[in-house]
Amino acid sequence: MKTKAIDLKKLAEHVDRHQNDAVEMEKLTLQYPDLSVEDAYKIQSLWGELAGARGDQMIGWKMGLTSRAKQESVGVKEPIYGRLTQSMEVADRKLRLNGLIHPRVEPEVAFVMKEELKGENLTPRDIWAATDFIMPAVEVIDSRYKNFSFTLEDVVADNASSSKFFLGDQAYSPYHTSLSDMPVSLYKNGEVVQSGSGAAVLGHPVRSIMELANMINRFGLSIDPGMVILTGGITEAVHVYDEDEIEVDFGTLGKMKLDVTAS
Ligand code: 0L1
Ligand code: MG
Repeated sequence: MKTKAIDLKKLAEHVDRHQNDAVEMEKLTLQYPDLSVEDAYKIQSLWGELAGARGDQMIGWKMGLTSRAKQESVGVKEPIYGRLTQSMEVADRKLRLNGLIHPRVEPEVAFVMKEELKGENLTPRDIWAATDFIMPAVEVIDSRYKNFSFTLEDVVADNASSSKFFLGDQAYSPYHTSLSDMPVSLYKNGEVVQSGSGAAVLGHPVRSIMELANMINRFGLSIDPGMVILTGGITEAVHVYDEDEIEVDFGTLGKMKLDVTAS
């Protein structure tokens, strides 16, 4: 079927249903092989409108597939972005599995902005000047695709596998530490299962925000004041199951602990 014939709104509703019902779906590109990356971002945007219409407002952006290792693990060659909404932010330290399909967790650094960022030619200085504070974060990703099998277009249309996120209790000055040098270890049930450093995120997490501004500018969009940005996984994502205990040591940004529960 040709792209022109694709009803992007219907596909956004289809993705939304699978996200809400926590039911796996087939790749959209199986049925629509002509789906373009631009179509996929439009589906994501229409999904954002559906969420907004039920009162789940957008509060930020996430960057995904920001490390070569992650890109290679899913066979995609570029970073992607997704939309974060109010209902995704979890304030307590319980990762509840109900409503999720096959969740994985990954440590990230979040930036919270105080000024608008818009445009293709931003510099690290622009990003730092617009940043209010930074926080350690854990993202929960939960691809809705069967067997985690998807193309770039599919994963973009599924809002970059966004599901939930946790922010640390402590905010830090943007100048607190060198984020690219920051070592991070992810523990599951007391064992280190992943480790990395901030440099895994496009060389430095600040570059992830430059890339985000660049990518959304193609659609005339900007990063707004007050928004939270998840800059990308510092390590590979790790599967979680009922009763797992997850701890992330962010070095000088402190530690975060999560208890995984069935409901
Ligand atoms: O946050 C991310 O890096 C998005 C990952 C999307 C692909 C996946 O679900 O593994
Ligand atoms: Mg992520």
